Amino acid sequence: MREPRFTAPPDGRLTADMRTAYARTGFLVLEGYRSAAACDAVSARAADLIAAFDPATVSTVFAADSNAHTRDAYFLGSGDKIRFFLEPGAFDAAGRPRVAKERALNKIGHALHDLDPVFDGFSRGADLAATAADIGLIDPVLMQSMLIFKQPRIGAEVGLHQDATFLHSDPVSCTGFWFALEDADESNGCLIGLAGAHRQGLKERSHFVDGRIVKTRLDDTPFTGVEMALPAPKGTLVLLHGLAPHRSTANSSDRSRWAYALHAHDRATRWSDDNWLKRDAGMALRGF
Ligand SMILES: O=C(O)CCC(=O)C(=O)O
Repeated sequence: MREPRFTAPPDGRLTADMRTAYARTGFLVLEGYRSAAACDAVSARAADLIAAFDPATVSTVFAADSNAHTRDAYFLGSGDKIRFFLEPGAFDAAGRPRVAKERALNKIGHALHDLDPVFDGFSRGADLAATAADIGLIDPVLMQSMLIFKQPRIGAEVGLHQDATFLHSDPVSCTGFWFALEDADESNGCLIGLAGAHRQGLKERSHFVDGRIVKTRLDDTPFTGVEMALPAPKGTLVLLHGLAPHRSTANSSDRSRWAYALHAHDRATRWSDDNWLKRDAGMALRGF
């Protein structure tokens, strides 16, 4: 199967070939969607946020393959905040940091796009609105944003998952807009997608019940499909269908792999109230 890779259209409008590739594989790689200068501006803003962050105020490590965060108040309350999550590999067995704080973060989430003007600007625009419309989103709103660091040598793998497990609606409408802020390739942990498996249904649901996140297995049939590494030069946008299984490997290189991921939900579908992601009723959802 041909890799769904294209040069980004300047106005965000997708060609028929792009739409076909997305429908066939469940993802779409659009190189040069954002300029290097735009990537540098959000990265510089992130560096300022990190400089102002005091790691002593946080103990929440985020490991995608662990349940540690699923009952953690700092994580569960981060849907409408800018919060910092630590990388497990940044600490030794006694819990002492092995690296400087700017190298110790796994991610920042989950409302950068609504609370910070620089991230707001990067997350929105007529081009993104056009792209969203062209993949069939009718009334998209931005539910969450994450700056994912994948730190050199210690950035952990993210196991195979479908985003609709965590950001569920009926029917599924969650869509990932993942931007490479730095070059991402197979040595520093680029995304890997399972082409065509977005047509195999949702395998797992995550629910927020009694103050914690629990998972329910919906279907034990294994995915089938062709795994495709999705290397992404800086500025690339990778679109991910909410049912598209994807993962990323650990970063075995000396280079970081900063990425900025937005997840949209289509208000034309019914948001599931037992999703973990919550926001204050006074903080309105906005689209692109
Ligand atoms: O950036 C990564 O390594 C994983 C991101 C991801 O799985 C997502 O944004 O849904």
